[in-house]
Amino acid sequence: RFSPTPEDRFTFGLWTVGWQGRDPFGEATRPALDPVEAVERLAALGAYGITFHDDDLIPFGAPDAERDAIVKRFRAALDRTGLAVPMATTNLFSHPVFKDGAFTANDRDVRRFALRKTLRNIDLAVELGATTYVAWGGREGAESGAAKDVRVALDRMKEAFDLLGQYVTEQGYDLRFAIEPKPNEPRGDILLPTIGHALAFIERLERPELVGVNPETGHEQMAGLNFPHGIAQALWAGKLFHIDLNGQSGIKYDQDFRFGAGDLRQAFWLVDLLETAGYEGPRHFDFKPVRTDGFDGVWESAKNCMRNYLILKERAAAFRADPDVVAALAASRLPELAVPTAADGLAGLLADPAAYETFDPDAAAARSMAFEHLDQLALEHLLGVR
Ligand code: 3MF
Ligand code: MG
Ligand code: MG
Ligand code: MG
Repeated sequence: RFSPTPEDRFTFGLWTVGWQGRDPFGEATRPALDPVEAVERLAALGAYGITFHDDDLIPFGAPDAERDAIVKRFRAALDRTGLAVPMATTNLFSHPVFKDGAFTANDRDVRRFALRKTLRNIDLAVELGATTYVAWGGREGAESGAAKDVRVALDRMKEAFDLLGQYVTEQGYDLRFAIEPKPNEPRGDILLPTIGHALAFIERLERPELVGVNPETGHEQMAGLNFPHGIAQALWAGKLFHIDLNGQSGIKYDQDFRFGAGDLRQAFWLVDLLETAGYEGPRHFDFKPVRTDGFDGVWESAKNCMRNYLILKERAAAFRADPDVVAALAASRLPELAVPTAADGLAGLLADPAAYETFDPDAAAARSMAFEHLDQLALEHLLGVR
């Protein structure tokens, strides 16, 4: 029970289980993890796939011969275990060259290098079977006002995504992009800070159909936002191309706890949403195994990300199937929200005295929405007491 299989579509970033525990105040607490061991262990735990930044797999600046050898060995491990690579991404934040950003660095040479670095890894991503390419612009931002002209930087950001879209179109690649919003960290303020900013940006691109979002639980919650609400809007826009699942306790630094830690109620509603809204993409974990633990904690937390998702999936399904919940939803008028407000059209609305002339606002105001009972039912399902 609660043991994952590849059909559950759980995936992990190589940088997650491979995180050595380096933070702004301390050195690594764990040795480096061989990517091949990551593949083998994740496959043994029942994961579906693994994802990577170019530099997670191939050290920055490695000569071509070394790159080829690394890729060959990695691919052999994938073939051996059956683990997929549904997504890949570019590291445009670690090397000091990206200190002022990549696609929006003030320095044009850096912007051109960032694009070439990305295009090179897109080729590898497609070779390994990826259909999603994530773009997290961690260094695209500023700490001070005059240092970045945000409107001009957005022109450069658009230029970058237009060029990337042109490239995959010309190559005939089956690859879509997913922008990952984050409000801050490592920059004081990052461009495209939330799901909403990213969705609005995408509509200004030359090929908006090629670009969606990769929202991360903690990133929205760092801004105090409701993650399931953001995901619902991304789904509504047809833009949830990928997702980064993890845990976060409120408005703090990016904690990257395992999925299920942090805001458990939002995690419950998130799983309920993903499982009922027809999201078919990978359930991708972007978390950091706590630096207090050794590799025992790394594999324990990877296992538990998947386990917690499956537990919440069972709890959410039980909530939806409970006849008391169905009745409570009706009492709270949820079925009525699905009824169009004016199927009779504007003329019908204007001609309907019940909509205004004879409408009794005080009587309507007096109708209880009965949300407290509904929410308690959800909580009791989440707590496993129903
Ligand atoms: C940082 C992140 C990133 C992105 C990654 C994927 C290092 O807060 O979440 O992880 O998820 O770059 O593109
Ligand atoms: Mg993150
Ligand atoms: Mg995070
Ligand atoms: Mg992420």
